[in-house]
Amino acid sequence: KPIDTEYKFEERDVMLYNIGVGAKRTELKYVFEGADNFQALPTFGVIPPFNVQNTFTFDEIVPNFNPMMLLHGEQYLEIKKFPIPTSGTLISRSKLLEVVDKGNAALAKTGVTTINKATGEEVFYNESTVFLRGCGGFGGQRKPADRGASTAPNKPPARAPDAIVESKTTDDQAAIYRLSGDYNPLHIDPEFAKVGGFKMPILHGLCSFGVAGKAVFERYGAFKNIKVRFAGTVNPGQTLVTEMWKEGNKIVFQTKVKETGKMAIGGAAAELVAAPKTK
Ligand code: HDC
Repeated sequence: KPIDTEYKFEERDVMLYNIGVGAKRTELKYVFEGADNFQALPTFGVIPPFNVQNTFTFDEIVPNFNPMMLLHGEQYLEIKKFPIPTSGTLISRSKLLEVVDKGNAALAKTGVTTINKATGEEVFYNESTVFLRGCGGFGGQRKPADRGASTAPNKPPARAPDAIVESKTTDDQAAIYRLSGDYNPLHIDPEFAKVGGFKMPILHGLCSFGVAGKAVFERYGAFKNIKVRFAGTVNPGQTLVTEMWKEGNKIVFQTKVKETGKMAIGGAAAELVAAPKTK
């Protein structure tokens, strides 16, 4: 039975999130509560449900669970209602959707519904997949189920991107982003990161997701859903290059690390609320 988890927030939390995914001091609509069009970036929708209480523990669903070996694999977010509130109390409920056996690794997918406590209206729906290294080989299903937009492969078209946005993260990006609720030591503690197999603490997947989502939002406007696969790790301080293709009402995108040329986000797309003004 789902467990209700409450998330109470105020404008300060929205500003902290916006800055955590790269908003600048000059972007008043994201960083100044007194701005006329003060707003949460659409990807803020992953924050209220982040610390939702699950109905299971990882030890119950996979063998050899080790938190140091957990990576964020995929994220899908639906924004059910605009404008996104900038304060209030929301309630999230989580459900285990599936556990997939990849041989070496396991995937665990949860679906979380977030409602506004005051009105009962649904505000966000999230699906999160975690990639659990060393937890496979238990004889489970090998392929994730088809869940429409949440699992679409979103292969970019062969033509050159319609838009490219470069976003430099700062060395302190993960230290700021974590204050929005993901306190996983993997992103701040060098010792923990080392045991997890990394030279230094890595950036939160959902931070890169926010940076890429901001690029899509600013070029094409509000989206009703967005899906990403975390294809490679990002270090704080690296530059994220988001390439976008407009395919009707859908923006297919991918994000690479400029310094290495490696993919950070793939299989990604956002479906727009309204037809875009420009290509
Ligand atoms: O792709 C590799 C990788 O390193 N990706 C980047 C991961 C990352 O940096 N994530 C973000 C940082 S971690 C984080 O933010 C944690 C956070 O604090 C807590 C998260 C909580 C979230 C929940 C609440 C909101 C890696 C390691 C993931 C996979 O690489 P390989 O082992 O080389 O795998 P590969 O050979 O490419 O593929 C094997 C099979 O797995 C599938 N797969 C690959 N990447 C996947 C994935 N499935 C889901 N998500 C991914 N990211 C492949 O399709 C393949 O399957 P098949 O054999 O059937 O084709």
